[in-house]
Amino acid sequence: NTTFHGLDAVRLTLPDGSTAVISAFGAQALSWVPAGGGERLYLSPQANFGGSVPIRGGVPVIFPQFSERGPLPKHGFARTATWTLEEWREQPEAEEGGFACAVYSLTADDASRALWPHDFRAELTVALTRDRLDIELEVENPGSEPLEFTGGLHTYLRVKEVENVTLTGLHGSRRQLPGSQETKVETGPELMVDDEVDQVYLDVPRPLLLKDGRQALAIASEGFPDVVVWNPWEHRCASLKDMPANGFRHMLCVEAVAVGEPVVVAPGASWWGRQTLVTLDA
Ligand code: TA6
Repeated sequence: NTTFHGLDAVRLTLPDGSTAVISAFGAQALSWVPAGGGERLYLSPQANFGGSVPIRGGVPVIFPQFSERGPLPKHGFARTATWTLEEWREQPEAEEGGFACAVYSLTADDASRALWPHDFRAELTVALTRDRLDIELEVENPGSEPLEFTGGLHTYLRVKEVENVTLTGLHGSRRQLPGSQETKVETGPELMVDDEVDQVYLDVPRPLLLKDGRQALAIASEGFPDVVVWNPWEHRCASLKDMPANGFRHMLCVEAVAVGEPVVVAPGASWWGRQTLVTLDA
């Protein structure tokens, strides 16, 4: 129903002022403003909207391979595919201030089979209510062999100043050590960011809580057992040409993922994972 930096997009709007923008390229949520609040997703002011490289920010959909843990391009191909808009609707009269959603699909084609020789149908649903954004990824296996993948929702949260933020809820979860299968139990009561962080936490009970001054966000998830926390900090950020030098100060990726064990979908079956963000502002 609109374009965003030249890309086909849907803008969902509710009478309470909450909005979300999703682009067909990547089925990527690029903006979320809950009722009465400011922008909650980080979108780099230097993001590339050319439609061939991943967009830096919002909620990239990682499928069917997380990061470089396999032979596919980093983070798979879903984030650089143009998805089909199946449906979008706004129901301002729905209970509790209204409901709006957009549904996109991605199906195996010659380009995906050349990289990954499997049939699949993925559906990505973004649903907006007053103070809440739900993003759900469903994957169907129409083939006759089990379908295995890793992936997730690489959520870039906007923060005022990352050094003042705390993330609670990881205590007691196993943290995977970089480049190995070894894990270490997280003992810190809360995570604070004052350096580069790129961590995988396995089997994390939800919700997590992100506190950012007077703003707070509950981060819930079903179906994605693991969590990745990423901030590139100064050095890595300087090497990312689609991010400004101080961009790392205004973002924190808290990602709902399935990476510790791949998801296995039986022939004819489907799987889904969902992430729910809810504002709890003071
Ligand atoms: O999810 C964390 C991560 O895998 C990091 O290692 C970091 O590289 C980040 O994703 C961004 O990857 P990208 O390919 O979008 O630059």
